[in-house]
Amino acid sequence: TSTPPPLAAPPKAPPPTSTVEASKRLAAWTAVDRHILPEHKVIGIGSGSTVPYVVERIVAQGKKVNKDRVFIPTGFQSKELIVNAQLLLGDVDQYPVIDVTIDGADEVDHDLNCIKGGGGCHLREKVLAEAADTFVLVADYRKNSSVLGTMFKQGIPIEVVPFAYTKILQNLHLLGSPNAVLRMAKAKAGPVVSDNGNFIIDAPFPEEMMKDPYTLLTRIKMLTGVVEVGLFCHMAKAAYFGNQDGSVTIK
Ligand code: ABF
Repeated sequence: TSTPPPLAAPPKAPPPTSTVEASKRLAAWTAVDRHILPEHKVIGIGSGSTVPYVVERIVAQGKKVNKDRVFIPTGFQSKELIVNAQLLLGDVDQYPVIDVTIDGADEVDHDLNCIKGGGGCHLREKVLAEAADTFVLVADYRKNSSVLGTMFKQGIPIEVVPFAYTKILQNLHLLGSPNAVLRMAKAKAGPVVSDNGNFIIDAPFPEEMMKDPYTLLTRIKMLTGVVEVGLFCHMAKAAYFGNQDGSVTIK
């Protein structure tokens, strides 16, 4: 029998090099300190550039508490984060009930509705958000908004079955998003393909429609071939935003 290769050393995140990075870390650390308690054993780890600071803070809670925990990833990136931090990797099939999921967001409004999916992972992110007793958002100050779409202007990310994308684009145009487009990979090498083998459409809607995100979510979700919409309504219990002056805004 061969010996398995040694696990990589836990990551040491480089010190934040900008105010934005420092804000992300501040939000992440504050959320972990408040929501990831010793009694929490099943933890969902989201995606994006703020989440590494979440994992960094969880690792800092120590091996003693973490050895009895399992961590469920929302995609390839968070799976790598969990494995590299030498935390125990689990699956939502094994753990359909999660104590706390912490994830990033593209924009969050005053009612804790948010846009997610700038990274194309929002289907799995929504599954882990829904499975969690407590779902918490972490972000820097640029994501703190009153009306969704005023800061994150590329539109609502919508994961769609490849076979149906042209028809869905047409229907989104009719629904009020004439500039909805298929998300393309860098250098226009082809469409972006999600972890689930689907395409992503980015659909900007007028402010009036974005003021009622739940209605818009249900209308988009009704379109045949839509797998999941990057609008998360009534899901988050709290949102943490790191600010440039070193303070944290909690919604
Ligand atoms: C994920 O990462 C996504 O839903 C969202 O698109 C993105 C935001 O991440 P960050 O701003 O932390 O990079 O959470």
